[in-house]
Amino acid sequence: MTRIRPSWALPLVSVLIAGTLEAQSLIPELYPRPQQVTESLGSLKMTPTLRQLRQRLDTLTLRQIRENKRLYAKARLRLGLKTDPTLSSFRSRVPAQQEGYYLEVNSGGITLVGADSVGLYYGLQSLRQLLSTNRLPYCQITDYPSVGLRGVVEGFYGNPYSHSDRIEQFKFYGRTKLNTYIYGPKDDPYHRDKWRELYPEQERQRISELVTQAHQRGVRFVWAIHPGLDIKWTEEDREAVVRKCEDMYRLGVRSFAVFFDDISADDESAHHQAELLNYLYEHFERSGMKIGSLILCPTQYNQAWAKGAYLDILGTEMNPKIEIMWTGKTVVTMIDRETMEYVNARIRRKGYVWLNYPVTDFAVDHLLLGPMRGNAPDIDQLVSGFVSNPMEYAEASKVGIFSVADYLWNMKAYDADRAWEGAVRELYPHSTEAFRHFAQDNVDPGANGHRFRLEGESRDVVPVIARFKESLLEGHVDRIAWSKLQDRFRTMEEDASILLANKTNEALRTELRPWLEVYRYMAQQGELLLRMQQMLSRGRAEEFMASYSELQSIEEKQAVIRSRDFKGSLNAPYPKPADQVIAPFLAWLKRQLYSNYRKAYTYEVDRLPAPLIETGAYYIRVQGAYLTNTPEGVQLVSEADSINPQRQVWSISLDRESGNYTITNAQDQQRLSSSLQLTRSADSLRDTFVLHRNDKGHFALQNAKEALGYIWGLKDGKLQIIYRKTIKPEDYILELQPRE
Ligand code: LOG
Repeated sequence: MTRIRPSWALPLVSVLIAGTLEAQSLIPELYPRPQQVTESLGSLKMTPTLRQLRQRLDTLTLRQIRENKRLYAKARLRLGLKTDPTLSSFRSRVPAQQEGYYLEVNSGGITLVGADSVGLYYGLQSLRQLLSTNRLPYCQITDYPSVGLRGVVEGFYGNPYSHSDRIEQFKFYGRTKLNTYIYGPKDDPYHRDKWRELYPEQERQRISELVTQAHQRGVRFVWAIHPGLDIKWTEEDREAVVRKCEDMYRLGVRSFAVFFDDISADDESAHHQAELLNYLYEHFERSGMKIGSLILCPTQYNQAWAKGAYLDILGTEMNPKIEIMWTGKTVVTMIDRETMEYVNARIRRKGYVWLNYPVTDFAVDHLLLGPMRGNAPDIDQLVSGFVSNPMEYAEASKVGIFSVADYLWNMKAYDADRAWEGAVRELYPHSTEAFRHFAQDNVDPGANGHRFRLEGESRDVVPVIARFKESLLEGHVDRIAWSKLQDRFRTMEEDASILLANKTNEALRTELRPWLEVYRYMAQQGELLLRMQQMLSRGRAEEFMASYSELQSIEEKQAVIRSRDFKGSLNAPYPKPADQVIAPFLAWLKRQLYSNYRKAYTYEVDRLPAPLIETGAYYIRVQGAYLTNTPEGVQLVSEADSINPQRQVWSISLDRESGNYTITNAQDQQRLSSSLQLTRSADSLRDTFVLHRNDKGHFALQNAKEALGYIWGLKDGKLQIIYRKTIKPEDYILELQPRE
């Protein structure tokens, strides 16, 4: 936003630094950030009428704009479209861009002129925010979006949004100036599995209501079909797609998408997909149907998966009016300029971005509530549209969506922290502080198959933890760090209670409840562990063990909490809030305390969890064979090696810092890597392992960094790294035999 001051005000402010100049402004932060704001000296006082106007604007639909004439007159608000003859003197100030508007406040009152009706609606959204303080500052706002099509694709696996979730979403899109909603939940059977069947009557009614609700907020409702699982390239199936779209058209849908993601496809399929989309386009035209957009989500929808001529075939054969979606360099990533240039050249049109953020269907035990960073600030001219795929939690996803809206409206001026602050306030006008803390502790999706990580979670506490750890390892605890941590955990506990009690948004409270409950138990654990540390340093073994019992009961209560149930393509997870910094710290502190206790005391020591195995030399055996360092690499050998026995001896050691194990061969001291090779340059994080033991004493070994991802498995009698979402009973294939 540029703030231009009237020239006579300049001598006053020119000596002040920019920050002070901002602070002097009477204009509140506006979301999304307008393209140009000029503030002049002076303001209108808030009156009951203006307050009434503000309330009216809070819930306004497009249709209702015309219904408030008396209120507008009383509030001295003149408004209309730029084609309106009575506003002709303003015409030159209204931006030419669609959905733009010009807003002016001066001593004469408020004037708002829209480039079109949505522009007018958006101008009112800005006015709503200007009216949030005690004075309405004199100003001129010239505003329009950086990106034409902006919005959300409900395109994730898991619980589809409920009817009321969606209606609330549309209200929110209106407020944040998003104009597109693509309906494509993977777990709606009529979208994917049963794509040929028409929706039952009750569902049809709901969709029809959704379409009306969306259009009332300036939101295009795009309905997507996902026929790729079993479509045959026959006339019959083509007609099934047409029939389904026509039925949706009867319900008011005017924009369509066809998704071919997450199936397999080659160059041949590209011809078929292009043909189908072209056919649809022509069919709509021939039948006189008025279509807003037609969009394809291709099978090769990201750069890492692009191979052969697939994208070029779409580029040359598919009608250039049909949009093509793109998730960037990989499936889950922020969007850079390079990848847009790459895809645009191949598809011969501007790509339509499908941003896989803040979606969590690949990391269901995490919430993404942090600032959105990393999308390029200069791709507005390279995209035809841009939609965000959110979490299955509609309300909580608004944090991310709010940022996406701010970014897409005024890309160059996007500031992730500013947007995030706005989002936090929008969701929690009360309890803002508590939610800001909670959101700050839920930024990173954790280890996941896409290797998509986000930095900066719980940033405030990182140096405190570092100081605390250092001092504890040196045997004297830093008192300041100790109290800061104790305060941090108390605040966490209070925040959770505040948010659990906040009834402003029941839907949001229901979504967050399990996460907040776990968060609260974690805080209680933190407080208790710090006290246990004190007990230990004061030699109070009995108190320590009594507290340990208390800790266990917290752990038990925490361990059973699951997020909301869902029996579709995904299952309800055990929520893992604050998993980047705070959870690992709690785990670390436990390991330290238990190990220190064990060194000093015997009282009830057996109740404390011990490491699964002690550091030492082991044979690693699978079905009787020995893991061996052979000239051909690491292999299973059925015989004990009597010539070079050290080749079969492995030193397994526990890293107390991380709680993971490293494995080193006794013959040449090389470390075993996460890809089962011996190396001299092991990565301290990647090439470590998590051990699991079953009740028969067999072990499963999991790569630590992709903790949910890869484990050691047997395939055709060979040891391999295999992908596993969760560890299964048959994965316990290892015997660890201490070498005498
Ligand atoms: C799916 C999407 C899913 C997302 C994140 C696209 C185009 N398709 O890998 O439904 O929510 O990734 O897991 C996808 O992104 N496939």
